[in-house]
Amino acid sequence: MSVSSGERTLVDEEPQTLAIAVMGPTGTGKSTFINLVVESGLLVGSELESCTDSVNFSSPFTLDGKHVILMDTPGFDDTKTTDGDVLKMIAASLSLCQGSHLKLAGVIYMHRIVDNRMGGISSRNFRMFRQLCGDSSLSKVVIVTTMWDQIDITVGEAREAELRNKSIFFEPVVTRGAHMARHDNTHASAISIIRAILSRYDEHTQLQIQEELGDGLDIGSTKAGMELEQDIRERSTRYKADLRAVMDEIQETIRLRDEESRRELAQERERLEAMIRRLEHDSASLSSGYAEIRGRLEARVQSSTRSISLHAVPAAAQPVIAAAETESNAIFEGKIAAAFPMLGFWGRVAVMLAPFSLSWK
Ligand SMILES: Nc1nc2c(ncn2[C@@H]2O[C@H](COP(=O)(O)OP(=O)(O)O)[C@@H](O)[C@H]2O)c(=O)[nH]1
Ligand SMILES: [Mg+2]
Repeated sequence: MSVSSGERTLVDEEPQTLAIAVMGPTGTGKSTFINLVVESGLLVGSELESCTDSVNFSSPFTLDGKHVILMDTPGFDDTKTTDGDVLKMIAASLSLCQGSHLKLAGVIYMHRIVDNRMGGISSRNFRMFRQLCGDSSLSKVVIVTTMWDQIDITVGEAREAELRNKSIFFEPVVTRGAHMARHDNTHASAISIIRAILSRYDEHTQLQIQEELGDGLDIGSTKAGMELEQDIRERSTRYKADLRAVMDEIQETIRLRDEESRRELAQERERLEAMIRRLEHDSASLSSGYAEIRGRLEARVQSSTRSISLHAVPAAAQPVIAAAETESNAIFEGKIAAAFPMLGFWGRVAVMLAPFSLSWK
């Protein structure tokens, strides 16, 4: 739709911007990778500290004549944001990448080659990833291994072969078309991974969650939503069993008049009770929160598209898409609304900057 309101608009002429989503557990190097491709000021964590508690878009850039943005996502392991909110943010952002101006080109899933086993957090992240993607678009997925400088190359190669060939690791997606690539923490390797995804671009690419949401499914009824529900149930059951054991131990310390141990156990009880409350809240709010965000987003998309003109330069071009759980829906909505004109605008920014934009042709 071309809209003019006295000022010349470029809605129809805007080139398509291709989005690549970068997913995986916290600490696998997602933000570092994106900053290597195009300096976007994304915060980088130290060890397991999470710096990405919301979905962020990189600055737009041009590669091989294509306008591209990278989408940095939080892992399903964030200390500040519940997994439900992470799912809603990722789902809402992916649902933005289905228009004629912004399209999802592919997905990168990051894994640290130094990890010699798929721990609880890694496997939860990968299970969620699988349910977000489904099977039909796996040829647009690249499993990227990072931290090669931290491992002996022979050990790394053996581990990579295991990751590729074992059904408990990435074999189920590799056999269905997903690619694997090494990233050696250089700009060149990051670019070659992006370039490979762009070369396979297909406008019909749709992840399972995009399809499901497009069909009107409630987020709790999507495969990813159901996977998360099951995961929440299992974790809740485990924590409740732990809580019962702690309560028994507390009774024992009371009987033995061991005040110090009782105090320590009381703290553990509080910790477990808080985690159970958080999981219950996450489960209860999974569907309702998304519907609200999505509904408001749609309205914003329409009004944002209408009001954008050549002169509508966004005041602050910092990448912000979605907010952390601690923020109210109103703030979340505000951030989405503030960010969305930029999405429409990015294509235009790319056009205006084209002669000067980064190009690795
Ligand atoms: N040695 C090494 N460190 C890396 C590499 N990639 C990222 N890091 C470091 O790993 C930590 C986590 O990276 P970050 O990009 O924040 O991970 P994210 O949570 O997935 O976004 C940071 O301290 C990075 O500097 C890599 O390839 N090699
Ligand atoms: Mg990060």
